Amino acid sequence: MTDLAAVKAALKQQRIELPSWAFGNSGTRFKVFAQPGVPRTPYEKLDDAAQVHRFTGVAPSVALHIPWDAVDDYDDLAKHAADQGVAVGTINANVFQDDDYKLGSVCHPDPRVRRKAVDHLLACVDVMDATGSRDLKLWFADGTNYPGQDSLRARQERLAEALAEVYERLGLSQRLLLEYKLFEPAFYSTDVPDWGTALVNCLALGERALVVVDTGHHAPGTNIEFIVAMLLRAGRLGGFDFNSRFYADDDLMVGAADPFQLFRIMHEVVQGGGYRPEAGIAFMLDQSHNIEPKIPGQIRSVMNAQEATAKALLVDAADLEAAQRAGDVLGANAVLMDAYDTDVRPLLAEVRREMGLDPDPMAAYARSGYAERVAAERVGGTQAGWGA
Ligand code: LRH
Ligand code: MN
Repeated sequence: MTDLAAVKAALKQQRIELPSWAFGNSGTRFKVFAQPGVPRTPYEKLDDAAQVHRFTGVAPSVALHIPWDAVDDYDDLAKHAADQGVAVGTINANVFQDDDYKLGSVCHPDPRVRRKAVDHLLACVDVMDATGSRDLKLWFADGTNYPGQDSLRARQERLAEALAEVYERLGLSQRLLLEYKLFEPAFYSTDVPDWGTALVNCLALGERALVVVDTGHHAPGTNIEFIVAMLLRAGRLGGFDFNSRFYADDDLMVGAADPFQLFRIMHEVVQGGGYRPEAGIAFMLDQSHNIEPKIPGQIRSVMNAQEATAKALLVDAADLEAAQRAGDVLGANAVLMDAYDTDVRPLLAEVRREMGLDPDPMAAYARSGYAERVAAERVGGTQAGWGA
C-alpha cells in the first residue's frame, strides 16, 4: 500500500524550472503571433514567471537564455528575481542565431568561428558566476544538410575540444548540461543527435558533465523512459526539457500530447531515485506558447507535470516488484495502470490547500487580474521573442 502522506510530502517539494523564453512571443517559420502584455525585458519575464510560482508553489526558478535575456547587471537581475520570490536558474547559451554559425558553431570548419562560439560559452559561465546559477545548458544546432558537406569525424573532434575548454572553466559547484536533438535546423547530420553521443562526450569531460533529455528531441516511437533509466543508472542524467509533441520538436505543453508517456518517464525517474532532491535532476520546461496565453500555458504545464508525478509516486512499488519477479505480465502492468488511471486532481488540490494555495491555480490566476493589468501597462517598447 502506498503511503499517501509520503506522496503528498514529495509533491510539496517538487521543483519545476520555467523557461524565460516561454513568456516571449514565439512561433514557426510561418508566423510569430504577438500577444497583448508580452514582456519587453528579462525583468518582466521574471515578473510573469513569478506569477506561475505564486499560484502553483512549485516553480521557484527561471532558466535564462543568453543573449535573449542579456542585461547590463546580472546581479541586479538576480536581486529582482529574489524580490519576486523566484531565482535565476539554468543559463542557456545560444550559438545558433549568428550569421557566422551557418556551418556550425563549435563544430564549424573555421577556427575563428569556433573561437567566437567558445568565447560565448565562457561568457555564459561569467553570467552564472553573477547569478549564482549551478547549471550551464548547452544545445548545439550544429550539423550538416548534405552528405559530404563536412567530416562527421572532424566535427566530433572540434566539439570535444570546445566542451573540454568550457568544462575546465566551470567552478566546482557548477555543472555542464549537454542537450541532444535528432535534427533541426540541420537536416542530414546533427553533431549531438542522441543520448549516446551526449553521454560519450559527458563521460570524456568529467562527473559534472550531464545529459539533458528534451522530450521533443527524439525520433517518433523512441522509448524515452528507457533512455531515462539508462542515464539514471549511469549517474549522468542532469535534467529534462519537458514539453510534448505529436510530430517533431513541437514544443507543446508537457503532457498535452502524450500524458501516458510523461507518466512512464516520471515512473522511471521515481523508481530510479531521480526524484529525490539530492539526485540533482533539473526538471525544466522548454516550450513555446505560439497561440495560447503564456502564463496560463505555463501554469497548465506545471499542473500536467504535477499530475504525472503524483501518479508515478502512487505506483505500489512492492506490488510491482512482486509481480515482475513472478513473471506476472498482466499483474505487473495492472499495478502501473492502476496508478496511471488514478484521478490525482483531488489529491493535488489538497496538497495546494496544505501549501496555503488556491486548489485551482488556473482559476486563481484568472481572478487575479494580472493579465489585464500587464496588457494595460506594457504599452510601447519591443515585445520579447526569439529574434530569429
Ligand atoms: C532546441 C531547444 C534548446 C533551446 C531552445 C530554446 O530545440 O530545445 O533547449 O536552447 O530549444
Ligand atoms: Mn530544449
